[in-house]
Amino acid sequence: MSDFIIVGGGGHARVVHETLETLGHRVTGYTDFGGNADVRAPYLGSDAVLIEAPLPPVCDLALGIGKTGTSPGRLALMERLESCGYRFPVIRAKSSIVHQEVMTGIGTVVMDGAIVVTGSRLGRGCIVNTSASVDHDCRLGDNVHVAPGAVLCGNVTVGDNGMIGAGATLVPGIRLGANCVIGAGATVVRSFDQPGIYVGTPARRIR
Ligand code: JB2
Repeated sequence: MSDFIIVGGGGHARVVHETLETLGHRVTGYTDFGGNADVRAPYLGSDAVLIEAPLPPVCDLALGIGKTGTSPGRLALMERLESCGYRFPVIRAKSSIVHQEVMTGIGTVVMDGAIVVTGSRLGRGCIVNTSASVDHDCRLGDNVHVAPGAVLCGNVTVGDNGMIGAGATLVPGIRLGANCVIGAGATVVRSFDQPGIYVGTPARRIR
């Protein structure tokens, strides 16, 4: 059991909070630009309280800022806080399944009901959200969000900052370059290199 401070105080932070408590950890507070009455933990102030803390860090941190687009800033913030000496342990929800032969970068969270299958490698600061499925030998870069219910079949690659919308399906062997956003419910049947937003079945680039 560890003590955690959550960075961020929105919807994702509340999910991370619940996940940590279910695992038996204690959440001692959260940072944000302002307090949020919906978060059960104490509001500690902005991230300055962590960055300017005069004492060596005594808590681990959890990245509670979520993402719906490419959002590279959340990874930059995590790296800044790491450079202050904080650790961002991998968080695996109690009801998630992560096979043994999976490598997971720091600050990555695997939420309730999600499954990550053998041979897969997940980068830093990823979110494998509720009931998402990452099948065998997938490669996720840094700061990738696989939204609830999305399905990555075997051998799929998602580049850095990727966003896979809720319920989307990526068929086996698909490769996405960095900064690709896949809309909710899309079916991706061919690989895409170019950054952009891809929607529909079969998925096509719209921006
Ligand atoms: O630099 C920051 C910072 N930037 C934004 N430091 C800190 N400590 N907090 C920051 N935030 C805070 O993150 C915002 O002030 C806000 O309170 C919170 C973002 O909350 P929101 O509810 O808008 O989104 P979210 O990031 O928690 O969740 C998104 O991503 C999840 C994965 C949502 O779209 C969710 O629906 C989604 N499940």
